[in-house]
Amino acid sequence: MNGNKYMQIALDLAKKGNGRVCTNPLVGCVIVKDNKIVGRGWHHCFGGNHAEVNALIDARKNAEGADLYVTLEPCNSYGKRPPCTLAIIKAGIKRVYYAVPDSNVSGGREILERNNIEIHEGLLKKQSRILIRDYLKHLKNKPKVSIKAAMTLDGKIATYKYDSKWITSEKSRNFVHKMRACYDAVLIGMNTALKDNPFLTTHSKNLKNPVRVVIDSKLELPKSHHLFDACIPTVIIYDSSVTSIPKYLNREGIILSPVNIVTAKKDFNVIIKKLNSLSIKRILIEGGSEIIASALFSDAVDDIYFFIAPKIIGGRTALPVVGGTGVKKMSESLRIKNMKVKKIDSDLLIIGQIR
Ligand code: AOF
Ligand code: ZN
Repeated sequence: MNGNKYMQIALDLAKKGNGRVCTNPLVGCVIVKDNKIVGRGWHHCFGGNHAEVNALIDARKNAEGADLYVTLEPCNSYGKRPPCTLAIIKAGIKRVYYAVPDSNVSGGREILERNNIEIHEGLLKKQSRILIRDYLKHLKNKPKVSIKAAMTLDGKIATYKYDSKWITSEKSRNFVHKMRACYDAVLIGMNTALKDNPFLTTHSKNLKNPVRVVIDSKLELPKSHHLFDACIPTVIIYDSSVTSIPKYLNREGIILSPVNIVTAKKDFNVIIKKLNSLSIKRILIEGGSEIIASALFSDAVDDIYFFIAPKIIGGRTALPVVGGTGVKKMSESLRIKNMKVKKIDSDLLIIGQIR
């Protein structure tokens, strides 16, 4: 059916806005007349024209009597931009096909129908929902949580002597630095902070650095640690029972966030909620084993980025990528959906979704 084909083109156009539209949705649109595409548009950047308007501009007079395919229900209210419904009605569009209804702007469908425009909802709905997962989470006011981990082919993140530099190739590590720019915060646990002493930055002047978050329940990280270098803010999650705060932590750029660590260990969502209260909406967890296990088995994670290097190191005490106790039975395993594989140098990057 041609409808799917046109919606797929709209979906591909939407992806062009990737990394520039947050916290707005990625949206793409095509206008079709007599089986020919006469207009293409997408949402280029936050605050910019909506996809529908860009497609209508591209189609000009050809929009009259045409069909419009858009990945999200057209908006019907004044925000940063005027309502797309007005532009669609004015241009004389005959039918509107949209993939996903938009709970943010009720009434788009109704106003179009009242103006005798035929509406079809749901073409490639699943794919379009995946495309705007960050936006849908944003509407629900829940942060998006991803895990990044670098491991050997036998699933280890360090040797039995805790050596981990380096597991993956330089190219994979550069990929991770860039990934960080798409998150508001990068989070690690105390062991990783101590063993690796990482900067957790994007290593680039042109990319935005996320806030750094470390779970240091007893406030034991030394003053000289890279996370206290003051160039980017660092949030320290620590146990609310700790009363004496080291002097060097009482300064600008350090955000002290107490939580009940016992509860947080059982349910990682305690930490996610705490970060949400600091307006942190996109979190990249970078280890180690226990934090990864806790986040995964608390059902707090949306997607994973597992980098696998072609190396085997063995060792029953060498750290596995996912620690914790693990599940008892195979039937209790976490299921990863929509798995994709990318090759970076000699490493594999496995991307998958959990929710
Ligand atoms: C977009 N791009 O292509 C479409 C959107 O503040 P505004 O005026 O930009 O409105 C943002 C809302 O408009 C957004 O949350 C969504 O409900 C709707 N549609 N938004 O940024 C688009 N079609
Ligand atoms: Zn709009």
